[in-house]
Amino acid sequence: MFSLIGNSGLSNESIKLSQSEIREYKGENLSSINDFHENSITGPQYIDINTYSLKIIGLVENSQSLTYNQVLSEQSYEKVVTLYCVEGWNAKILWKGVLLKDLIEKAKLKDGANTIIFKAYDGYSSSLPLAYVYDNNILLAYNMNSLPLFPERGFPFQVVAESKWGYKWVKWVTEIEIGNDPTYKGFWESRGYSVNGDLESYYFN
Ligand SMILES: Nc1nc2c(c(=O)[nH]1)N[C@H]1C(S)=C(S)[C@@H](COP(=O)(O)O)O[C@H]1N2
Ligand SMILES: [Mo]
Repeated sequence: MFSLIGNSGLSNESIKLSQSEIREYKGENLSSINDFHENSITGPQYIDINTYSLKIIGLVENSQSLTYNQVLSEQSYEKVVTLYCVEGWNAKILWKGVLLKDLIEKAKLKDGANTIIFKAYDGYSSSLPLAYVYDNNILLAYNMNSLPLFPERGFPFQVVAESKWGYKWVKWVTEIEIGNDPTYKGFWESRGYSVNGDLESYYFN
């Protein structure tokens, strides 16, 4: 998966000359990171990681503003999860990231918190129930098929909202707002898509 050729001559560290995604995990075939259809509301976003921060705000005791590296320093987890877009395509990917609940616990929830609103660099937003995120160990992913997310795929972070439609999988997340309104309507929800975003049962046969 990695080509490790030689070293710099100055240190013992190997130089990675090329990297490629993995396409199989524990005997399961995966889709390619190129199988996604790019149809984001205003096209790909190119986030400067040096000025980026992830905010955790709203019904919390201690608002957070985390750098990319601070998020990556949390315990990491991997999961194979399929994203289904309402437009009729899907992609099965090995996701690696941190648990959203680990990040949110740093901020300490206030009473009444029940909804998480994710806001993105392109103005997109969507929400998920807090209990769903905690009970299902929902990831905030930074790698797909062993590679960091590409700008088109949501670098630095995408929500892996398993068992929910793709429009719930917010890319380019900049803000996690804790709220108490389970009826909050994000970008597609305010245009008629369901707030719960649950996949139809026929996808589970
Ligand atoms: N910030 C942001 N996140 C987003 C979107 C978007 O337009 N902006 N599109 C959503 C939709 S509809 C889908 S299906 C998934 C996957 O979209 P992609 O194939 O463009 O990565 O991202 C979701 N997350
Ligand atoms: Mo979608």
